[in-house]
Formats: sequence, C-alpha cells, structure tokens
Amino acid sequence: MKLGIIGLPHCGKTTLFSALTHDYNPTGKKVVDGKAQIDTAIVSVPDERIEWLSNHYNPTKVSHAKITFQDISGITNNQETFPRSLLTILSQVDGFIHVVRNFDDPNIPHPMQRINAEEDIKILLDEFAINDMLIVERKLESLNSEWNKGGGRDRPEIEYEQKLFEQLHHTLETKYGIDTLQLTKQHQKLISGFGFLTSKPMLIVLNDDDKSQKQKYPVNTIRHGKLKTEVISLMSKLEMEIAQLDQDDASFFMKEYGMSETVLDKIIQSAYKMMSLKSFYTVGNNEIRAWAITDNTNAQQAAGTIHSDMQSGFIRAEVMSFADLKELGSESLVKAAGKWRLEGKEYIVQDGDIINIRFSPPRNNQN
Ligand SMILES: Nc1nc2c(ncn2[C@@H]2O[C@H](COP(=O)(O)OP(=O)(O)OP(=O)(O)O)[C@@H](O)[C@H]2O)c(=O)[nH]1
Ligand SMILES: [Mg+2]
Repeated sequence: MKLGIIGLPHCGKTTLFSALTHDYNPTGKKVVDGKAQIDTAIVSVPDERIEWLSNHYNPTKVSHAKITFQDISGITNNQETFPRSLLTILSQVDGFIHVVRNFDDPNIPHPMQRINAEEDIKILLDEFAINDMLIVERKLESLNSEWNKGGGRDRPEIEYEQKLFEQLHHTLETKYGIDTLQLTKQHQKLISGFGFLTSKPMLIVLNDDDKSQKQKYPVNTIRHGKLKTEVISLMSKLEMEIAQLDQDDASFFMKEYGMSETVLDKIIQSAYKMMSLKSFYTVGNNEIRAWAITDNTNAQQAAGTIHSDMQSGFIRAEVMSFADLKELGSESLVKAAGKWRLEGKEYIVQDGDIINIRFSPPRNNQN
C-alpha cells in the first residue's frame, strides 16, 4: 500500500515523513519537472499479533505488512492544473496524507501569509477536483467522437460509459469528490485506470505546534465534499525530534507531552480506519507474515495478494482466528473446539484471520 504525503509548500510534509521513517532509509529520491521532489520509504506496520505469533511458532522469518510512504512536494496554491508528471505520481498512490499547516512561526513563510487550515484544505481539494474534471471532460469528448464516428463498439456500450462519466462530471461540478459516489463493480472497473484524485481516501493531518494557539476544526466543516476522510492533529516537528531519540529518552519525552503512541502508530491506525484495511496472517515454521487487505476482500482475492497462482488455482481456505488461537493455545485445540474451518472463495476475510490457502499449482491445471 502506498500513501502519498502532500500539502501546500512548507506545511511540514518532510518533517512528518522524517518522523515516520526515521528507522528506514529512503529507497529513492526523484526530481520531477526540475523542482518537485519525491522521497520514498517503506516501513513495517507495527503489529502486536505478529509478535505473539512469532513467539508461538518460532519461525525463521517474520514479515510485517508494509506501507510505502512518499513525500511528494510540488503542489502549490496557484496551480489549478498539475504538471503531467506530478499528476501521474499523485494518481498512483492508494491514499493521501494531507498535511495542513496549523502552526504559527514568523520564520517560516506561508504561501498566503496567513494561517487558516480550513482554507488551505479547500484550496488543495479544489485543485484535485479541477484535475479530475479535466480528465472526465477529455474522456467525454472522446466518447462523443466515438459515438459520432460509429462503426466501432456497440452504441449501448458507449452510452453506458457516457452516462457514467456525465455522473462523475456532475458530482465534481457540485463540489463533491468521486469518493462520495456509490459505484457498481462494473463502474469501478471502468474508472479504475484513471487514478482520480478525489476518489482516493485522504487523511488530513493538522500540523500543530506545541507553542502556538491550536485552532480546532470539526471533521464535517473541513471535509469539503469528501467522504473517505479522517482528521487527526499532530505536532510533526516534536514527533520528528522524538523519533531521533533513543528508546528511553523517547519514552520519557512522550510521557512528558502526554503522548501514548508513536507518530507511526497514530498514522497507521488512522490510515487503516480511513481505508477500512484489515490484516490477515499466514503462519508456519519458515515464515510468519501479515498481509493488508481492504474491506470485503474474499478468500480468493486474499489468496491473490499472496500469489496470483494461489488465486487462479484456489480450492479452499483453511481459516482460524487469531483470537481463538491465542485463547485456546494451539491449532489442535482450535480444531478440537470446532473453530477451525474450511471456507470457499466467497468467504469474506475477517481482521485477524490466520489462513492457509489450498490451491492447485498451474501445471496441475493442464491435467
Ligand atoms: N514551529 C514549527 N515549525 C515547524 C513545524 N513543522 C514543521 N516546521 C518547520 O517548517 C519548515 C518547513 O517544514 P518542512 O517539513 O520542510 O515542510 P514541507 O512541507 O516539506 O516543505 P516543502 O517541501 O518545501 O513544500 C521547517 O523549517 C520545519 O522545521 C511545527 O509544528 N512548528
Ligand atoms: Mg519537503
């Protein structure tokens, strides 16, 4: 899963990125359009269940679920349409972490020389809507010319797409994000390749300061027509400073400031909630591994996150829950209690499921 850290200039994106990834080396720096810069780092999702499972099974390898963070600079307050390369990068992330300046500091210029988090959010969301709108308009134009030319696809097929894109256009025009639409599976498939910015979930991070007056914003007032939104407050600069301390000093400072969790925990919890993510596990003596999936993922799709062969050759999923394993103490006791199950491909995977996929490898399919 890839989350892009975005926001207006000097709002604290790199500060947050550093606080989140202090243990990890950025895997790549990339300059876009000669000025915008993208930094990437991959972090492991902290997970207490993984710790328990690795004590229980004593595997040779433990793999946490992974999240890729990208620090994406280059969005400004007077852009409207984004340069193509920036748009491509934005369209490829699964969700956004939108950092919004909510601290006063005369030494750090704000692009509009004032502090107003609510207005800043609106500016960026409006820019997202404009960029989506242009893509929708271009698609409608090409559908219209396809219709006029004739001889190609069936008319009802073209009309079906026209209707969908007109609906997207209307939604954006009335200042709502594409994420507010209830789309069918077929609709989702038709728009999935466009990477619409307003269709992606967005975690809004109000970047507070420990010194300046904190302005509070209720979620509903700053949503601005988006549905998949969470809002949290952080003190990125302080979090970054704490992230650079050793464990003992960090614990001391966190206590001092009344912080019970690390910044990574906070961001990951909010991102999981915002994207309705769940974790399932594969276990064995060789490797214990956590996998992140979205809500309503069925067993066959979950198999596909492990390997495409498991998806195509899916037979059954052996399932037990982490809670049962922990409570009863062993896999055989879970079986004895009748809580170990064989599930078919339509089974909706639950958070904390421990799964073993039975599948026929591709070469067997040819028999
Ligand atoms: N006082 C104060 N300064 C902060 C806070 N967060 C970030 N800063 C400072 O603000 C300046 C800009 O922060 P960055 O993290 O570089 O912001 P950015 O969004 O990455 O900036 P660009 O990449 O240039 O758009 C730095 O000098 C930070 O130290 C904060 O909570 N309080
Ligand atoms: Mg930066």
